Amino acid sequence: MSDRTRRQDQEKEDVLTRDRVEEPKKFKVILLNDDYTTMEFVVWVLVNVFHHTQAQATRIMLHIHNQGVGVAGIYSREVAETRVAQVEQVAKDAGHPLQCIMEPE
Ligand code: TYC
Repeated sequence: MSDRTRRQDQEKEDVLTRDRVEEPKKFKVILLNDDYTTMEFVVWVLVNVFHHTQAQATRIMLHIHNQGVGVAGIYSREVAETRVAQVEQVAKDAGHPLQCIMEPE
C-alpha cells in the first residue's frame, strides 16, 4: 500500500471517528424491596406508572420481592427522573416506604 493510500485511509477513519453519533444515555429505574409496602401496591405502581400489563407487573414485583431489586423500566434521563418522582409521590401519598432509584444503564 502506498504512503498516499495509507494516509487517505487514515483520514477516512479519522472522519468516521470524529463524526460518530453517540447513543443518548439511558437510565434504569429500579425499585427496591422492603418489608412493608404491599405486593398489590407495587403491582399497581408497575401498571400505572410504568405501563406494564398486570401479568408483567406481577412478574417484576415478585422478582423484586425475591431478589431485593428489579428494573421497572429503562428511559432517557428526563423520563427516568419523572418516573422516580412519580413513584416517590404515590408511595408517600399511600403511606408506603417503597424506594425507587435510577442508575445509568
Ligand atoms: N416485600 C414486600 C412484601 O412482602 C413486597 C414488595 C415487593 C415490596 C417489591 C417492595 O419493591 C417491592 N409485602
